[in-house]
Amino acid sequence: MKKILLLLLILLSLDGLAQEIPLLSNIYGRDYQSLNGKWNYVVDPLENGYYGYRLEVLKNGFFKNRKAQHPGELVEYNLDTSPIMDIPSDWNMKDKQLFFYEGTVWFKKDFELNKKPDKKYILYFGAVSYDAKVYVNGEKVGEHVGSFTPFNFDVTGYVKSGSNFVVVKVDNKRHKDNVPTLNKDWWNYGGITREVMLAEVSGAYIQDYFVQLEKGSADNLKVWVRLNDNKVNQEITFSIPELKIRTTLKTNENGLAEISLKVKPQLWTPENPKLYDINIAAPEDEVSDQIAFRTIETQGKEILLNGKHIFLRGVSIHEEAPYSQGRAWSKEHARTLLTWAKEMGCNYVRLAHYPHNENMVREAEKMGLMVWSEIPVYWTISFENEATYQNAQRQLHDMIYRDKNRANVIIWSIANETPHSDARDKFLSRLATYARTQDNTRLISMAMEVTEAPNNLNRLDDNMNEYVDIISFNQYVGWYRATNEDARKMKWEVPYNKPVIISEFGGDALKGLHGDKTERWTEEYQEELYIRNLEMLDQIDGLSGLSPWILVDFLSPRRQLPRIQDWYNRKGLVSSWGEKKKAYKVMQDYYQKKKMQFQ
Ligand code: GCB
Repeated sequence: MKKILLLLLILLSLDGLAQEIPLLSNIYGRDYQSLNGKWNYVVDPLENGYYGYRLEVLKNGFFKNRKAQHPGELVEYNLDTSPIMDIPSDWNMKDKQLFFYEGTVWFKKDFELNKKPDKKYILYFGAVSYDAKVYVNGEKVGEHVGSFTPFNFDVTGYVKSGSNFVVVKVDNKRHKDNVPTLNKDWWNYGGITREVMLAEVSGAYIQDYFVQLEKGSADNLKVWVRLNDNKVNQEITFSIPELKIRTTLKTNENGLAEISLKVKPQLWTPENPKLYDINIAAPEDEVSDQIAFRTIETQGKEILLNGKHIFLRGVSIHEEAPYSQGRAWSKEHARTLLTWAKEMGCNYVRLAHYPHNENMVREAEKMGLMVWSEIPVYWTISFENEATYQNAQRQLHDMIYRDKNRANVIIWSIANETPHSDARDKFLSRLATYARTQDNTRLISMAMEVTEAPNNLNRLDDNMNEYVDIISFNQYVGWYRATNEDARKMKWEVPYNKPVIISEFGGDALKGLHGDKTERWTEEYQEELYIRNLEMLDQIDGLSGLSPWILVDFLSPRRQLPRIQDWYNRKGLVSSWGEKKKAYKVMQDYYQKKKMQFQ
């Protein structure tokens, strides 16, 4: 018995060594070795590399990366000779056999390291979809669930000078209680879909920091810096050279140093997206970033940016690679997508339906685009399940944690089109309240819906109205209900004294398919839908912004109509190959008018 207890203790403490640690903020500002590139992969539908034939978890699974030591030895896999995939990517588009695949794939990457005794090594994943188990040199360092948020492990005790390898077991099987749940209108991409880095940091490193204007103030700058090791009385130097700010602060007993500063910065606006270089120096570490300053608030039915009434000229975007298929992840992808939005006249984008990669948010900030950022609490999530809530809250936490220093992010969205019930109201109000504890400087919203209109009266009725700052809803007049012609008769009633955003409207068109404006799937039908919807929506009291669905066509297994959809949701204003549809011009003209109106 004693022996077993001892063994358990040893196992527990080994596991404890390799816990996930708080995220290293601003990974791009750190010293790191990129582990992007060629990884070997093994498709494992029965999880044969993880479970034995009695379904017991194997002690020596594929993560051991074993090789037969002599010709007589039985080893039924070989990671070195397995096929190769470029990472980051989704496997669905990289291997024809994996187009619809939902299950486990093993990935392995070899890397060299010159390990320094006074340094720590942090293995960072931008995102892995959906379930990741991570091993370094054959030992488990941790696991993570959720496809769209970053995570990292301290692997100092696992790496060595010379050759090392990392193995990741990735599983994208859908489950009812996950976030998102079984049913959704986008592709269930699997894989290591964002960048992988091995960061080298000092023993006492800058883990996290916050540099943003205080809520409601255009000249009070809140700064806090957190070191990883809770060391007290550490001197931190904070500077913004262009504003001639250089100040020192000291960490308290929790390793946290805070200060409020008076500043007179040029405020960030879409027309002048001014960013300032900042620098944070601790005794053993230093990090630089680019930071913008702005205020965002609501007043009655208006949204105010830097105190000025604005209109959000937006568009919804999925994280789909332009000019190709699959997940977007790079700066180039972000630039291309956001340029299409800018050319349409946008000053704002809704990044649906999950946190997009960090490049997307950073590039948007440089290009003068405000951002709505969302978690995948979508449709029929298990609202009754506490574990589902915890999962959603964790994703919300990680989204806010990663992007809290991006001034262009103005809205955190907690859900999309969720069916009403008491359990749902409880779940979502808890999330909204939690979001405010993590960040009180931004606005909270969610995509509600209006699904019917007796006597053509569309009335929004949602108990969550109290918990959000902006009332947003999706509506599909001309596509899922009523006709384009009917739009003229529709009346709208939003009985809350808050700004209104139409978070979605739209309809499908196959690029290049032409016909009468009453003929579905043609560019003319979509064009007419946009003309009638804009006329209709413009009448809504308090209308403060739009994000039509959607900038670019995207893959979805719900879209099966041959020769038209072929697995694509065709509601894009632009095709996947960058061709603009007729409705794009309708939006462009409308935004041109709005721009003049709000100058
Ligand atoms: C919606 C959803 C979005 C879908 C869209 C559609 O309301 O929010 O995810 O893709 O409708 O095209 O049906």
